[in-house]
Amino acid sequence: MQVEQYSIGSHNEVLLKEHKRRLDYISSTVKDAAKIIAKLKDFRVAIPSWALGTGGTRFGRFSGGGEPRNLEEKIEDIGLLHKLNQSSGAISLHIPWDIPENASHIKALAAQNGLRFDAMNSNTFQDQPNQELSYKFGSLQNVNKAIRQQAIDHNIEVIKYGVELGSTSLTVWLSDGSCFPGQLNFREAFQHTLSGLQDIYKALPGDWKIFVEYKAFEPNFYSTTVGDWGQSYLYASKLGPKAYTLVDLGHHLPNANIEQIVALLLMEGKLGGFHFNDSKYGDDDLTTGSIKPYQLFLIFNELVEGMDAKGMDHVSDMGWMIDASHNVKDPLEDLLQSVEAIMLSYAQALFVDRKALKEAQQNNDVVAAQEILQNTFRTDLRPLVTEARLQAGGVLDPVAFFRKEKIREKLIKNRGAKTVATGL
Ligand code: PSV
Ligand code: MN
Repeated sequence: MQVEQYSIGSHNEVLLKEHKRRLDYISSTVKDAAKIIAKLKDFRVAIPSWALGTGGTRFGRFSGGGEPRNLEEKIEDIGLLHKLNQSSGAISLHIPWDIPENASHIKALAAQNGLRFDAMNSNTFQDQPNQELSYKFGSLQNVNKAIRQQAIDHNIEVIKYGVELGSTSLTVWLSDGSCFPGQLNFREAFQHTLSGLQDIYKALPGDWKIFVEYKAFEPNFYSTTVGDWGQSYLYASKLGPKAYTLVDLGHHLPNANIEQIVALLLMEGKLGGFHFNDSKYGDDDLTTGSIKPYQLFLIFNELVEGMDAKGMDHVSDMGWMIDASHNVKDPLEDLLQSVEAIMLSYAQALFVDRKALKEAQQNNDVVAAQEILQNTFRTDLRPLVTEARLQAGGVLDPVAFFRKEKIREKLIKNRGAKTVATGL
């Protein structure tokens, strides 16, 4: 769907005066506002190809219509998001949901939309039609060697698709585990999985990374073979320097201190990928920042501090991706909200007075430390995010623009009311 430059211009014109008023106010209190804006302009978060349709639950799926019917339309949808917010310039593909049949055409289309290919995702958590052997009892952990080999071959095939598209990383999320005590020999499951990951690792091109994603539970409910950051870290360390842990915000047991996990993984140089979402109970896949925005800020605070301590580039040294798709919102509006929340938390983390915080920590001044973090969190930095978007050529208010331009209605008109995108 094409968005005309003049409609962006007229939308911005209406809101510009009020935006400038807010920006002037915040710029007078935030020193380094210009530096924060410059960093925000560079930041990119990838959109997964499976988040563009209304997500289902095991109880049903209620499509809102106009969902992308193929990879080309998914790329167009992400291109549209990027056009509006100028911060979603990357797409992450899940294979086999989105096999690029004609890689050069797909690559060209992505480039036209200003997108690059982020991490490739393999899928050994579902059986596909025509698949020879079943993953019902796991993939890389399976007691059956032929099933393990099938999963290895699939991952190697995913790398091949990624190479054709110019991606440089593979995310492996395994649903492997067990539902009942006694079902699995934990040590053997780990060793099989490690050996499979080693074979996949060997197939990585020189400049590639592999991200090992962990998840506490679901679909297995008694044990998970990559169940927490410790297990993921163990695999990543044993695999070698191209292997990293991937943190997905929804993959922890309730109340886990994710910011501490992030800090320690960065310290070890082993945090490579990040999946954003939010949750109240588990892997709820809700809009990023919709439930626990303070936690999101605290996590970003550690990300920025930890990356800076290691001299890492905020944009290119981490695979940033949204991993959420739920069932009540328009998926495109939802993604715009998620990106906005991520940008805001990033801005807040950049605004933390590191020197003052360090001093408070050194003096065991707990109250001052809390004041610093909470004052930062409660400072309204939204005009900086908006300004970054404006300077980059985006729209002042993406959700309002989406609605005013009746983009969903147009998509339904073009694609139909009954389309269902591939994904969960
Ligand atoms: C699993 O819950 C996960 O977080 C993995 O990243 C998958 O690739 C994605 O969600 C989609 O199922
Ligand atoms: Mn994930």
